[in-house]
Amino acid sequence: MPLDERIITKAIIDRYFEKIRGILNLDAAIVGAGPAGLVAGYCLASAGKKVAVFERKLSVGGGMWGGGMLFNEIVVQEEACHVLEELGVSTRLYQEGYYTADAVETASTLTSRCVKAGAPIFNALSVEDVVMRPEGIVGLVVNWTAVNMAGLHVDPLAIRARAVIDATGHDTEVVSVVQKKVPGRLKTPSGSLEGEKSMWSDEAERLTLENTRDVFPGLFVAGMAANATFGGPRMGPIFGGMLLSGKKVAELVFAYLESLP
Ligand code: 48H
Ligand code: FE2
Repeated sequence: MPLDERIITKAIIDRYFEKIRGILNLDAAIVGAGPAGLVAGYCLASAGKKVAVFERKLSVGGGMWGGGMLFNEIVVQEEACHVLEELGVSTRLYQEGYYTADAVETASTLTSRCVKAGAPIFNALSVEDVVMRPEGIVGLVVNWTAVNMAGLHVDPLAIRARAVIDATGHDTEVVSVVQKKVPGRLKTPSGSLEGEKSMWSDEAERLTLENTRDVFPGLFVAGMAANATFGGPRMGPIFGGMLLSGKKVAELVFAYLESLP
């Protein structure tokens, strides 16, 4: 059968618009497709919630691909291995308590499981603001990353979501926007973003999980963004905290959604 460029073009346009029309009213919008965001997307979609992930870059997976300093292996502590096993990532015991996984296998498998569970990922889309109402955050404001990179003055579009998860890693971009728009109102000790502290792997992994929580009405933080929001230290290329944080935020958001009228 001869191929027709017009049909190829129409197929892409039709399918993309079908996909994006389907996510204009979400239960949960996840910002950032790193390990925390991907696990959260997988868990919430598996639990039947309508969820989508928005990623600024063309590539998804966040800081996982390069392992530590471009040595593409990641370390995962024993307590978090079950998350990788559940998602089908192979782990290898290194020494008691410490496991390793191939960084490329981990990034690609988490991505695949997230999408196949029903959480589509919109890449090359940057979240630049939130939709705010007196009761809290009710959505995201998004634009093409290419528009931002080109420095074009083009207004964004908006997506409704009953809950938003900031999983933007070190940048903590959604929380930063909220802090700028409504200063001093975050549920942190100072009311503002506390900022990430220097490396202390053990404390950081513990605190990542503790700091995974709501930070403003309708807004939850996960992964590295949780640590930056509440002032936890960084941990280096150990990823168990990110995976467990993704799982925990999904549980918190699920319970929050169930509690809404
Ligand atoms: C859309 C955005 C925006 C935006 C950012 O950095 P990530 O991998 O984040 P986590 O928290 O899942 O994992 C952190 C981990 O990778 C890490 O850096 C560790 C463990 N560091 C320890 C240390 O000591 O350094 O992924 C975040 C994703 C990225 O892909 C960004 O491109 C994306 O979020 N993102 N997407 N709109 N405004 N901002
Ligand atoms: Fe990092």
